[in-house]
Amino acid sequence: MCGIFAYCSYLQEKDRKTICDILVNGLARQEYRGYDSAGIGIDGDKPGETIFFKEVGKVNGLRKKIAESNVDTSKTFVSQVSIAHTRWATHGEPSVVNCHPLRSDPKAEFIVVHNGIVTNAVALRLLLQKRGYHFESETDTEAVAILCKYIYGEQANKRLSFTELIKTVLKELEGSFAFVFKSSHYPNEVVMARRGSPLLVGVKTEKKLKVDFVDVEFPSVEGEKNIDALAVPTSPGGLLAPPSQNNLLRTQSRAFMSEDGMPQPIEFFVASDAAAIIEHTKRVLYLEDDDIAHIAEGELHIHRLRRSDGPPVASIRTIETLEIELAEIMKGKFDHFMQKEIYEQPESVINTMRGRVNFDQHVITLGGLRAYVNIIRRGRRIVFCACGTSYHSAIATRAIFEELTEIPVTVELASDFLDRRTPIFRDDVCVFVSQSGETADTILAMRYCLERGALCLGVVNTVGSTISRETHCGVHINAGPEIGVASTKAYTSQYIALIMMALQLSEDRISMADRRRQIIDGLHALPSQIKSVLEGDRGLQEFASGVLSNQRSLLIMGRGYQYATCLEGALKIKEISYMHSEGILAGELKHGPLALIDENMPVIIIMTQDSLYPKVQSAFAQITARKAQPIVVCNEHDDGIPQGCQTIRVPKTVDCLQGLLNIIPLQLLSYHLAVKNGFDVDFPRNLAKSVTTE
Ligand code: UD2
Ligand code: GLU
Ligand code: MG
Repeated sequence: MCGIFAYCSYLQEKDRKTICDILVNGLARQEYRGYDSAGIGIDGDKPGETIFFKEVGKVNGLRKKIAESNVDTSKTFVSQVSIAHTRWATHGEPSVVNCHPLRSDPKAEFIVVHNGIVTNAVALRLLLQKRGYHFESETDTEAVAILCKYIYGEQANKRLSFTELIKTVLKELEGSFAFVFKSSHYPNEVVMARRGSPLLVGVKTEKKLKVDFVDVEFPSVEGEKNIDALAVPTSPGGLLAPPSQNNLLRTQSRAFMSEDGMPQPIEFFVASDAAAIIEHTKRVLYLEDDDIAHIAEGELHIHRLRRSDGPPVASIRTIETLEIELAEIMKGKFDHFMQKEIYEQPESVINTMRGRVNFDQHVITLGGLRAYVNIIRRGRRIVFCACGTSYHSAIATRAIFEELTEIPVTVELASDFLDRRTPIFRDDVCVFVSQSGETADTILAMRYCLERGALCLGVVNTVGSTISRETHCGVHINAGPEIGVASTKAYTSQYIALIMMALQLSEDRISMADRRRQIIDGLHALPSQIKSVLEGDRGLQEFASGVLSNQRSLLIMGRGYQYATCLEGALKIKEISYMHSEGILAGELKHGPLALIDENMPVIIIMTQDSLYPKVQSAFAQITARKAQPIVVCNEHDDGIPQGCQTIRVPKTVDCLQGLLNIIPLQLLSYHLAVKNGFDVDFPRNLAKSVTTE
């Protein structure tokens, strides 16, 4: 999920100090993406040797560690390959051993940096351990490094090229990734691959390149068959056949041939992000999913894992010229991190579900809870404890927990929970929800419950955080680093993590099978539905600059599943646009809030179609009777909404998931309100990202 950087220089003398500086600066440029540790792997003094530097914490710490080491920084290399990484832990805590680059063995025959998650890493690890391989880290990535060595050994007689070897490795991997590989068996070569995680290559030469594209080299049909015949052998000796070497559509790219046929000095910079490349060169090439790029002898080749049977794949990759400034690149096409994170939600929700939801068999497996499911089921109640947005994710999923598990559920604000010194017992199950895992009130509540012998679960985004470490078990939501102070993608991911938890806990209840199936199908459709909600952004911008501009207050009402949406939407608006906003349970209208309603009071009412729809209709009637002109959040194709009403339309999904779609327009609206007023969206006044004091 974080930063990859690699540097290859060919026929250009560079000293080790320069190389290290280039690597560390490449990482520093990507720091804004968020990370917890950093590392580099560079050529050693003897051929085939690799030197590693790894450090937990900031890139500056790594820089210091390198400066203080006693390696010979003046040693020069005519050609070299080095790789670097900033890690956002998903598998194994942030620690020096878990830092990338990871190696296949102490001699580091293969080393790799990885962004993303390999979901079948456990199976690979078991298989490789059975074959005598030793693991030193807890990461999913290490299995990939060791798999390289294993396949290399098995295929020694075939003399695989580095690309062929990596193709064979990639065929065995599930999940999402960007990788860069380096090997002592293939000196001065590097192979990189992507599936679902960005990767680009910058090219720097003295002379102009012959053409400004790179041909894609497709495998032959025959080669394809050979690769597909692999599968990590489950039977002993089931050897891995290499892809055929010939019959490529095009065997050599035209880009790197020099006019006179002489090899030319060249540098390549590989990164997850153009921000790390632009200071070296503006000439870049973006890899596409399933591309495998190979750099050797001053040339870059792009191969495909498979001959495409899906939509046709372009047969070239263009070398583009970046015209944008550094600051623009860092946020991509976005102006703020919050906006970027709102737009990341189609992917972040997939990352939360990755490897955990089997959509065909309708089964959920949260690895972190597996061993505790029975204890949780025997608990006499479930107590959720959190602050702010995390609290809202618990409110949002409370009803489905109760429905699926039939265990009583309470949801507590951590500060109030502590103030009351709430009675907690050994047969309670307490769930602590926090993006950072460092929220002070939530930590204190957790320790309070631990002392009283309750089973404590965490639902956190940050691996290795206090809550993740001190709870008995839990779920990492894997939403990737969240930088904007106002939480957006962490909310939707927490929400999904909690839904998955409820589903897993109710697995033993046959009577709920249909309901579970319906929800899991709903989860499947969610990413594309989120995309379609995001397409309505324009309309929300118009609300922000139109009817809602210059308002002092905004009420957001709804009930049932949507109460949480109201609270969270109002919180977003307060947090970043500094406008008074309140989430109101529509069932409570008559008990007070109705007094606020007149023709001047801006109201948003959430009226998506579920079993409470008639009741929300009556709330709608009550407020319109008092001349309110509410904006209605409703489903597409709902023609029951009175003519002339302003609407925000969202796709329909299962009742308990609808809040995931409904919150997105409110996130966008709060964003536009803040931008319109010129407020600093990413760093709202008086607030901090992670509240580590009471
Ligand atoms: C875990 C491991 C991963 C791999 C995989 C195999 C981590 C971070 N993940 O991913 O290395 O072995 O299983 O399937 O190492 N936990 C808490 N409190 C929290 C959150 C998590 O105690 O607040 C525990 C949880 O019970 C589990 C571990 O941390 O033991 C990892 O949780 P996860 O959600 O990352 O689990 P999973 O299966 O996705
Ligand atoms: N899953 C890998 C790990 O935990 C890579 C994480 C990342 O994307 O930084 O080590
Ligand atoms: Mg917060």
